[in-house]
Amino acid sequence: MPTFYHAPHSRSTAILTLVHELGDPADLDIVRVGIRRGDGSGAPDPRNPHPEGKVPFIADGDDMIRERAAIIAWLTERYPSDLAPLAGQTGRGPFLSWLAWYAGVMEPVAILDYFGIENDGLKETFRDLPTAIRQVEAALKDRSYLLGDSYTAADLLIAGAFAFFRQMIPGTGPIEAWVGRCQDRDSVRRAAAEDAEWMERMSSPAA
Ligand SMILES: N[C@@H](CCC(=O)N[C@@H](CS)C(=O)NCC(=O)O)C(=O)O
Repeated sequence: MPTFYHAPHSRSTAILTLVHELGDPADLDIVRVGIRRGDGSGAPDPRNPHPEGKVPFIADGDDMIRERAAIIAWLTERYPSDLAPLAGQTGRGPFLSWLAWYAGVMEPVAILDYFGIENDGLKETFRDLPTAIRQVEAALKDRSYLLGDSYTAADLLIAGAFAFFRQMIPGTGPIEAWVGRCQDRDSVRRAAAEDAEWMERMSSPAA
C-alpha cells in the first residue's frame, strides 16, 4: 500500500488536495509528519523516510517518490482520472511540460524574486519572474485552464503557487480569475480545513 507523508501547511498540501481530487483512493495511506519549518521551528520526523526529511514524499514498497512534479505524475498515473492526460493521450506533452517547468523554472524564479536575488547568470539560465508569469498568461489567453477547457493537476500545482504568493498575481489579465477558479474547489477547502484542524490539535496542550 503506498503511503503519502504530509506535513500540514506546507508544499505537501498541494498533494493532499490532489488526493482529494482523485477521490481519496482507499489504498493510499496518509501519514502526517513534522518537518523543520522556515522559521526554525519543528524538526525532521523520524517516521518520514524522505532522505532530507522533507514533504511531500510517497513510499510504495521499495519505490520512493519525491518532488511534487514527480509525485503528481505518479499519482495521476496510478489513479487515472480526468485530472491528467496519460501516455498516448492528447495533452500529455503539455501536461508533463507544465509540471517540469514549474519545478525547474517557475518556483526557482519565484523564490529568487521573493528574496530579492538578482544575478546575470541566474537570469540568463532561468529568465525571471515577469517572463515566467507571461508564459502562464499566454497559455490562458484563449482558454480557461492551462491545457484547455478542463482543470488538470497542472492547474492545481501552478495556480496553487500563485494563491500562496499572491503578490505574483498581475492586476490585469487572466491569471487572477484562473487562480480563483482553481481555488474554488472542494478539494482545496477540504485540504485547508484538515491542515488547520491538525495544526490546532498539535498546538493544544493535550497533544
Ligand atoms: N522541491 C520540493 C520541495 C519540498 C520542500 O522543500 N518541502 C518543505 C516543506 S514546504 C520541507 O519539507 N521542508 C523541510 C526541510 O527543509 O527540512 C517539492 O516541490 O516537493
